[in-house]
Amino acid sequence: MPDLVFLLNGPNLNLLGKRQPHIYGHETLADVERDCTALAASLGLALRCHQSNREYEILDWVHEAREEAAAIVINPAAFSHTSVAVLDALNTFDGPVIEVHISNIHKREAFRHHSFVSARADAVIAGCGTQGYQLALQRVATLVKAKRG
Ligand code: CA2
Repeated sequence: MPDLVFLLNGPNLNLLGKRQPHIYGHETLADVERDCTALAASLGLALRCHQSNREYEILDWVHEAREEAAAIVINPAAFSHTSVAVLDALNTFDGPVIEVHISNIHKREAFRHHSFVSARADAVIAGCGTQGYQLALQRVATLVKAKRG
């Protein structure tokens, strides 16, 4: 059975490709999830994708991942900058966590420079556009294989 990876996206990322393409690009979330699912399969991983605008749903999926997933790739979006609850949930998860930001949050407004989630993330990818999700999956594959031995 392939190791399962959760790909979690936070608030407003359902609008990807539909607004602000100069910041977030032209790919839709459906494009990202389709491409990541194909890449995951080629890396010997299974992918489960979720997006929500509600913080509690992100928490519930992290809790679900505790039972079912080997790793989490997460773009917490604005919750990165506000949510101790998402950080606390991720701190209960044992496997690798990779945080992705499509834009380079350090080049943007000061309030985006701090992410609570980064205190837990094993790696943070920012500013690579939607390619960041694929880079994250490649890193996850390396980490999961290393753990399996
Ligand atoms: O760069 C990223 O991926 C962010 O996590 C995106 C968040 C933002 O709050 C973070 O600071 C950085 C915003 C997601 C909003 O997504 C949209 C996508 C397309 C159109 C409008 C919003």
